[in-house]
Amino acid sequence: MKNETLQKAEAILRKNDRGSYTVPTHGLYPFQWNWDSCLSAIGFSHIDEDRAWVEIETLFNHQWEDGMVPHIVFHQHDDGYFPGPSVWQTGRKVDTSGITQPPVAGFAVKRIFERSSNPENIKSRVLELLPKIHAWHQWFYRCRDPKGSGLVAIIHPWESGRDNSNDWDNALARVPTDGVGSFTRRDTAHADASHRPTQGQYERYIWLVKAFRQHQWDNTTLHDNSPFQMIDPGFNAILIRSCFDLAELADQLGETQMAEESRALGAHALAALESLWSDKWGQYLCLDRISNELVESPSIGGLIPVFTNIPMARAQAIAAKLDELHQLCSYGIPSHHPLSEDFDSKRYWKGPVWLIINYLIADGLRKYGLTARVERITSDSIKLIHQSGFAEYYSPLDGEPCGGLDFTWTAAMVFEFINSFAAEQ
Ligand code: 2M8
Repeated sequence: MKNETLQKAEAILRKNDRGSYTVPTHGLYPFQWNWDSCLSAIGFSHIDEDRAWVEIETLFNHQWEDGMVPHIVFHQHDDGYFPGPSVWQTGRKVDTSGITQPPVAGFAVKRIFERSSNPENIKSRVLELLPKIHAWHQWFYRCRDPKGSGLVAIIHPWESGRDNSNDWDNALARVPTDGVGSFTRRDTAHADASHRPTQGQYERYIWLVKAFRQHQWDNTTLHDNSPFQMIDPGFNAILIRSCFDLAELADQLGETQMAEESRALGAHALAALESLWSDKWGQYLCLDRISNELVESPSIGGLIPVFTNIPMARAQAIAAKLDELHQLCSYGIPSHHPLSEDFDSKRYWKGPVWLIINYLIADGLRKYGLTARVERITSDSIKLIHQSGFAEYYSPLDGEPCGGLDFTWTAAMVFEFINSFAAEQ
């Protein structure tokens, strides 16, 4: 008999399942989102392996010819979300957005394959996916790191997945708003406006979309023409981990050339990541590629690198930072340092706890044998679910559920926390 929490988690995955893809939550996000799907597939792998593969296959069926995998696939018409396809105008057969999101697919595919009940049967599906994921990774290093520094830049805050993080505030202030025109946001009709990004931020998000549209979504020119070019350590760490995971899988399945190429991409990037470390803050920081300055903003983006193969001393420093954060909150991990002036416990990515981030960080700590922190993150995550349900995100101060409810990737992570992490303790 399955534990009651897992039964509820499964019911949410099923409720948000649209057949070949899942929506993050009914209403607020009615389409397929890139990293939501890959992380949700990990959840599905606990209850329905085939469905897990379908989720990722559907996403990659909408990969662009240049290798990019879009952040949203608009499978069906829905006026409940803004900006929809008429704003993006990417000219695809099935509408998609024109930007991307954190590349967790390489990591997710490895994790799901490892737990496969019949790996022999799945091999051919994995072999179909690997070159597509590899092409996406190569696209990043070609189009988002044109000078070959080893670190890729995001060109829109939405690409980071941490939409309104304080990390972007100064750089985003340089993005103009003239000519953006009037528009009606739909997010604030579904969720509390005080938990969402501000109007000023939305104007800049839309300005960037319209500017990229004028460049016909040509990724050979977008990076250099974007007034927003941000190197996010968390985003880069996810890409590096996915390159290394893909390399291992490729080796295992006899794709040695792909394995070598992927490992080389990861190694070059890992060495470059070190340049984002700050002794002053005891964590990694973002680098604004336009001003060429490190961004003095203590956000969770600087702790996510523990997810990849950073040096042990860095992992230990991150563990110490997590201890500090845990002392300041009832529930970890806050997405921004609670003593920072711009911390906001309920406003989206400016402070709240996100279970997917807890998972990525706990998974990283586990590699280093930093188990006490894994246990703390796991128990906080499970407590939040019991106390506040499967919300999009939570206040780290009192656990208040915020944003959308019955959230797919939150439910997916609960399977990992209960079946994998808690079961190991
Ligand atoms: C949020 O982002 C979307 C834009 O992509 C939005 O606010 O409209 C972020 O939390 C992002 O990380 C997430 O993938 C998406 C869907 O859950 O929602």
